[in-house]
Amino acid sequence: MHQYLTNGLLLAACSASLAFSAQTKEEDQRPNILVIVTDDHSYQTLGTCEKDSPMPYPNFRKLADEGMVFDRSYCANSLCGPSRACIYTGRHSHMNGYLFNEHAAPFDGSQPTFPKMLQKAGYQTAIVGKWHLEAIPPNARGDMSKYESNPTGFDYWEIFPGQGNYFNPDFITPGKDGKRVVKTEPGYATELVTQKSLKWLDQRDKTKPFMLVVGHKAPHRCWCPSIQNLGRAKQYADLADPPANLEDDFANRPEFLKMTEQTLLNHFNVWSDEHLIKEVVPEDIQKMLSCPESKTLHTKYDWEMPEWVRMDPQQKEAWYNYHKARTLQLVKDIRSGKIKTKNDILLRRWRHYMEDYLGTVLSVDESIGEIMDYLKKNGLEKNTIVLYCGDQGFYMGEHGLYDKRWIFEESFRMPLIMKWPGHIKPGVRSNAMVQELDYAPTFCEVAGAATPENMSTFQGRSLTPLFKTGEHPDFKDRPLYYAFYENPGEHNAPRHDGLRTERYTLSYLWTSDEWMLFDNHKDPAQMMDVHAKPEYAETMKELKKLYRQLRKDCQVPEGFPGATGKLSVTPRWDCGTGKN
Ligand code: SGN
Ligand code: CA
Repeated sequence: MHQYLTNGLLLAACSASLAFSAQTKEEDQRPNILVIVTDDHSYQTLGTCEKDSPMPYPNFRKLADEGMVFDRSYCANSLCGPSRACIYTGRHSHMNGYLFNEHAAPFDGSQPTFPKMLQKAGYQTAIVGKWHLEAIPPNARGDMSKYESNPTGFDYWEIFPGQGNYFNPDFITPGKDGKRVVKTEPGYATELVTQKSLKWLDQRDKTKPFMLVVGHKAPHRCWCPSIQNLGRAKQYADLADPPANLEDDFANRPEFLKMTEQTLLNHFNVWSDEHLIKEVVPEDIQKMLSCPESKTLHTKYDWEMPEWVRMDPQQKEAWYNYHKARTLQLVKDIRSGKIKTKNDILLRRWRHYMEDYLGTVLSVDESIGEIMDYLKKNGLEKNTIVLYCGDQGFYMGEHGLYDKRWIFEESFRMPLIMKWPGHIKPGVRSNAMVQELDYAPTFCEVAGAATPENMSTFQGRSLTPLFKTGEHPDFKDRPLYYAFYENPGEHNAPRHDGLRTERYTLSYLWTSDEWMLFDNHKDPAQMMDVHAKPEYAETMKELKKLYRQLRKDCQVPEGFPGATGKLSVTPRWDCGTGKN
């Protein structure tokens, strides 16, 4: 990946003092809490917020300059719904009960969550956009609203059904008699979520502090930029270097990796994912381009990508014209011999993927800008703690992959920026080991809601000790537990769990009974599993011990996450504080 997408940059910093308002102060002194969550935003592309990046993300950059960027922030289960459940509850999947996206029971909204705790402590709470804690049966299509679980702990909610759509999306709001109202809104999802969030902020009860979750769909598959941002990221995608392991052959790692169905080469839908326009691709080239090993994905939507059917005629026309020209360029390059081999095709596909993905993030950048402007204009900037995160990591072609799920660094690590003027030291890059389970206790602490009862439910720990410098001994050698459950499932990633220490990633693949160990200092790209190498025998012994201990500390039930099949668990919150 080109350095502008990845490099760290230490920025100038000024000192700030920490002082948390507690119950002793007047209620309206407590900070507002603004959580902006994107869907599938990769840490690697967060690098675009840096000063030396040519990508036009001024608002990400400003947020990073004014706040703290966490370079080692990890999820607990690299899948949307489960990961969000971990964020809201501050507990691992086996404790909050939301293990999978598919086959799941609906999220049990009766359990403790940070929105509920803040609500109880006198905050006005709201969520707009992606919630995604439903139980969608596999292969469900059409109206997803009936599967959604209602958000609890929010005074106001307006959410997408399931994944939501980019174009003219549906929103669900609570109606009369417990019924839900589903309404299609004309426009582009990121902009609509922004407008609705600002509207709520404007109309909220201003006597109370607020907690607002702004949930964006972008940059989730199938990576559709807004019409005005079509092509705007092309020059940057063309400039970027692909990851060195784009052509990873999966050697020297567990056998199961070869069975995963998330490669750009073989499991990418050239019509609905790459947005090629079928009718302008001659048949011989169609054969050459298509993904031979894709079992389900390739036929799922054919060329009619799920967003196409939602577009209005003008949107369709603009979309079609842009992608027709892009497709014709590809055809021309193939005919002229510029693109010849399988790897040439892969590289062009990667550029299209980058262009579209980065293009959707442009709207998120605009959204951040608008929301920050609102805070400033309304005198809320100083007393609002802003947390920006994704919902897990994502592959930008590393290992030849897209999607997430695996414990590999790109999908395990997630973007995190926090800003709170006067409290969080600006311009700092924190190298502390943090996890999404930490957000909930952090919010409770800054809101004066850190009662023993609340804090004892969390498996994460408050990040406030990091606010001054980005460092604290408690976050240095802190092993983080990870578990992934969704197998069988789309993309065929195995059930596995494991841990991340400062240096190592250890994982046990339950589905295939294989261990995997990476020495991230020597092999940051994770190309060589060293668990069976004699020189790592001692390390392996120690890490296995740590793994068993961590499972115990995190109260992982015996046999979880299991190899395959149905698994359910009743939510529990008898955690004790912050063992993890
Ligand atoms: C959809 C996507 C998958 C993705 C899951 C989960 N397929 O099913 O590629 O892994 O969502 O994503 S799609 O063809 O329907 O877009 S998650 O972010 O919600 O966990
Ligand atoms: Ca996601």
